[in-house]
Amino acid sequence: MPGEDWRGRIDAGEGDSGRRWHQVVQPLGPDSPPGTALLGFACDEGVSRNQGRTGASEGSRALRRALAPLAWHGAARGPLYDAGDIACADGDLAAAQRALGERVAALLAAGHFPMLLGGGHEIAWGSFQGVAAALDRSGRLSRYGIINFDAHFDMRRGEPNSGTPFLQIFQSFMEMRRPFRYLCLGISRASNTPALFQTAQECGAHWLLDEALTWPGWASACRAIDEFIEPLEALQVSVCLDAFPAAAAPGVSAPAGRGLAPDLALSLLAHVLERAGHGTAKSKLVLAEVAELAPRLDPDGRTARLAARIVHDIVTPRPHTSV
Ligand SMILES: [Mn+2]
Repeated sequence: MPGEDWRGRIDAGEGDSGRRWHQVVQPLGPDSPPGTALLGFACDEGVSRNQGRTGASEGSRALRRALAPLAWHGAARGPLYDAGDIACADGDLAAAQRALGERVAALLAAGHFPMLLGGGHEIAWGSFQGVAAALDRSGRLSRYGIINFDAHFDMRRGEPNSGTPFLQIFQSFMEMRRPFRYLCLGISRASNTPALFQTAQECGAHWLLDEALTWPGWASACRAIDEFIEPLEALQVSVCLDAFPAAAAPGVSAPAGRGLAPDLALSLLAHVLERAGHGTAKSKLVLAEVAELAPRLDPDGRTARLAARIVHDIVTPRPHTSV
């Protein structure tokens, strides 16, 4: 149990409403009532195979440390639990992804909302395996969609790594004879070759370029998101921290030269959550994940802070009274 990462100040005089994350998080037990379960994926193998800068295996612990002191405003989904980490042993990436999937399936079966802390973006192939196992019988997989904030499609061909998960998911949907629904927000033309754009197009992926995601483009981006979410019965949200500019998120394998402004991206994320009904009884949001935090490349912790704010915003959606 990574309990030592959950530390922070205690405002003893303010009672329950003065608490922070480290004071409310509990270890997940077999009989815990449904809630939000933080689950780490301590894995570098995908980034390493993708010839990237490693360090993501330490990401989940750094994220817990960054979350620990944040003010606690309550979760959209029940009590807050720490379900620990799934590690990648002996470079066996497929086994680690399978183990993550089994854990995710068990969390979903127990009624929890899995909030995953990466780990490289190969986390998405593990988390999807869990969702597929849990939703298979419900029919919701036929109306399943993934929204990915990312500079990259992560639909590369070849040996599975951190750059391939969404092509693996596409192939899985083809085998199931179900539609692949995938919307990428923040794709960089400078970081994806024409061949990668062609693969994405052939697979039926949708995307909005980083250069389209500006405040003047806000309304049309929201329309694209609304059209994507409307027919869905289930939604997975993936956030790759290299969607943000290097100045905001240096601690990733492949920092972006341009990237999405954090205020715009977090507003888009809030829009996605609201459209998915997150926090309501009929929420479409099945699982969320934040990937690619590499603390050793993040000397002043700013990437961890941004990642923690993203996790905070997902776990604690903003009140509907705000605009
Ligand atoms: Mn990615």
